[in-house]
This record gives sequence, C-alpha cells and structure tokens, in this order.
Amino acid sequence: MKIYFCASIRGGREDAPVYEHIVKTLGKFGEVLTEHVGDRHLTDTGEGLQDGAIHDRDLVWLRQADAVVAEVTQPSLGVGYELGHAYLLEKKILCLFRPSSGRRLSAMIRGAADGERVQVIDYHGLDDVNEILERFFKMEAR
Ligand code: 6IA
Repeated sequence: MKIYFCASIRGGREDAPVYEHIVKTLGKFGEVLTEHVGDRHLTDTGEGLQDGAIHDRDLVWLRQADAVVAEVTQPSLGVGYELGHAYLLEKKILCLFRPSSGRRLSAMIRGAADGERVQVIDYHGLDDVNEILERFFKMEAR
C-alpha cells in the first residue's frame, strides 16, 4: 500500500508535530511516499529542490499512490491542489480536520466527501488518529 500524505508546508508549520504523529501512524498501514511532510524540522523555506522539481516529483508520487491522506486543518494551497488532482485521478482520499482549531473547512473539500472514496473526518486529537486510520484502511482493503 503506497500512501501519499499531504499537509501544509508554506501554508504554515504550526501543526508539524501533528503531521509527524500521523506519518508515524501511517507507517503501520503502508509505505508513506511523502514522509518529509511530517518532519517537524522541515521549515517553510527549504528542502533544497527548486519548486518545479518539487511539483513534478510530488505529482509522480501522487499518481503512484493507492491512497491519499491529508491533514487539512491548516489551510494550504498546495494541499488543496494535491487533493484536486487526487480527486480527478480517482484516488481513495481521507481528509482529517480538527474543529477545535476554530476554523471552518473549505466547502470544496468537505463538499467533495461521499463517505466512501472521499472521506472527511473531524477528529479531536492525536489519540483518535490510529482508530480513524484503521477504519479507513479496512475499507480500502475491501
Ligand atoms: O502550499 P504548501 O506548501 O502548504 O503545500 C504543501 C503540500 O505541497 C504538501 O502536501 C506537499 O506534498 C507539497 N509540497 C510543498 N512543498 C513541498 C516540498 N518542499 N517538498 C515536498 N512536497 C512539497 C518545499 C520545501 C520548501 C522549499 C518550502
């Protein structure tokens, strides 16, 4: 199972510890192609590659993925772009959102959910993540 994990980078890294936890948990279910997104030491200024190379490499990985998991609490143009691609590529998608942030998720993300191929799950904290992922990947295996 190849998993493409999306989360904010230039949109803001305040939730990086959350991303790190999700990436670690995702490792139980498959190979995470985008582990660096969960690296709490990744800053929004650099990984070393040019933007064009990042874009092209990420889309290659996205095409290879069996499932896409996104943490969408922190709004990010890049994550929205990736989710749009994943949707059109008919990938299985799970979006995780924390309502306790006080934000409201974009209607274009919440409105894409169909409860099957595209799921948007509100969660409260890191303790919920494992169970949500277990349920998602059990469905994915069917
Ligand atoms: O607009 P954002 O930067 O918040 O978009 C974040 C999303 O775009 C993530 O889910 C990533 O998959 C992808 N992405 C954005 N920047 C990078 C990156 N290095 N490396 C890999 N994926 C990326 C950027 C480092 C730095 C130059 C900012």
